Amino acid sequence: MSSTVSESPEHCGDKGSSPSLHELELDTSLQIPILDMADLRRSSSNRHCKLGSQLSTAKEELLKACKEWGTFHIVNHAIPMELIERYQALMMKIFSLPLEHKLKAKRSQFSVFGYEYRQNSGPLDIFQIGDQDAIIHYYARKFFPDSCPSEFCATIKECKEALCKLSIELLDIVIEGLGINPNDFDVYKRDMQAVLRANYYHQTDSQEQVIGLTPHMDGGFITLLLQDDVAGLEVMKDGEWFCVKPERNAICVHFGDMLEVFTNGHLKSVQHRSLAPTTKSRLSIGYFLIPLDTVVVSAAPEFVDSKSNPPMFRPFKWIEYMELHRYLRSGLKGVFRPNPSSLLFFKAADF
Ligand SMILES: O=C(O)CCC(=O)C(=O)O
Repeated sequence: MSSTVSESPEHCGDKGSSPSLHELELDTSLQIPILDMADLRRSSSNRHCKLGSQLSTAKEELLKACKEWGTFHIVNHAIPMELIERYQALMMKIFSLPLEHKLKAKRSQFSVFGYEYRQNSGPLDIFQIGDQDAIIHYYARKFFPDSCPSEFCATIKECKEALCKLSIELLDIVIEGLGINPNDFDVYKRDMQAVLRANYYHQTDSQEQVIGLTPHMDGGFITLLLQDDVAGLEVMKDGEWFCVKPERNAICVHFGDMLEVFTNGHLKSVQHRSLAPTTKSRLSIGYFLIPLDTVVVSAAPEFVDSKSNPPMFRPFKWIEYMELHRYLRSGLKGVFRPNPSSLLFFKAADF
């Protein structure tokens, strides 16, 4: 599978070979599926809905989207727009602080959390925070030492609770749809944590499309991505890049490497990247649901058969996966461009 700009046809801003925005709008097959969460919620509360009914169709569409794209938009998700806008405004308040101030919360080489300033294709501000209260309070004081940071803490907590609920609901529906015993997933559900990440891509004046975030797969079970109205996200399907056009009031959902391991490769994590914006700056916010560090992830029994379907990956702890990821990110930067999937290093055949 190709992973560099030059190797891959681009469907966003690649003049000549790619379809125009007008064509993209007409041809919905070039866009990721849009699913209605209200239908999905009804279908999961009505497990025995008749095949072919509207409810069973909602579930089937979800499984089809998971298999074919590994990503989709959901509408009617019930997360208030006001909350999303409040969270976006808070991230912009942080990114608008002077650089010396932001660097007081700098992410260290050994941490997942903190502020990062990158100057790749254009300036990029990144802030990652965990869902534990102590971490939220720590960064509230770092960014706003002189003012009461209660607004910071309240907004992050409200947002992470709403996004956690939605992520679990979606995972439950997928698990049920795949015929997996819910108890097999409960082990992971009990021991989850989350990372919230905000990316602020400054507008570049480049005449060409340049990469903002290099191609990668997300590590956890599921990611919810909130985009503003500026396009930039692209996903890989069948060896081609597709632009994920922002949809108002919709949340983009990706599945990550841990769901790929849990379903023994039945569902694949989606490769994606972002382009640096040229007309307007762009803010994206990701909510990543991941296991606790010591949780051992392995395939659900329903997807394993020692003869015809052996496990694709050896069982491993989340912390092992993260350490490998950190090593690839720091040590080998610029020297060796690893395949964007860290899962390759956990293939069962290699051990
Ligand atoms: O900016 C985007 O749309 C993608 C963000 C992303 O993939 C990430 O933060 O890992």
